[in-house]
Amino acid sequence: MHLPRRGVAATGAAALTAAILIPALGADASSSVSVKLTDFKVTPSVKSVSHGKVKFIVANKAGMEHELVVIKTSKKASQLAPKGGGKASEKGSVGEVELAAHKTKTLSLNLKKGHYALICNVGGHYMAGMHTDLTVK
Ligand SMILES: [Cu+2]
Repeated sequence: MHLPRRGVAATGAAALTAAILIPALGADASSSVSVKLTDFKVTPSVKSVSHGKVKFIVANKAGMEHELVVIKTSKKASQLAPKGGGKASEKGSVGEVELAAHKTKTLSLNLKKGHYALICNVGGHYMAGMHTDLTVK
């Protein structure tokens, strides 16, 4: 873009203001998702969330250790393990949190738009059903 010479100072000031305002707007757009971990399910409070800063409030309601792994993947959450069992692939993981029995923790992530899988990959738990899908839009 070619700017007229006398407009440069004003444009510079406007650009500076925009640079300060944009991160502030991004911070305002944060959202939170409550996730309940039980034997053997992962249950988020919503099925989709806006992109940007997302705070997961993860509550382990069970009497054993569970975890939450957030994975960005085009695959369905139910299709991350090889046929015949074993643990799920955590390829694309963007964050995780481990919780002892009856603990609640938060996990803050900056998420891009796309499809995500929320799983617990403690031995055997994924295969038992601890996985669900989340859309970030
Ligand atoms: Cu688990």
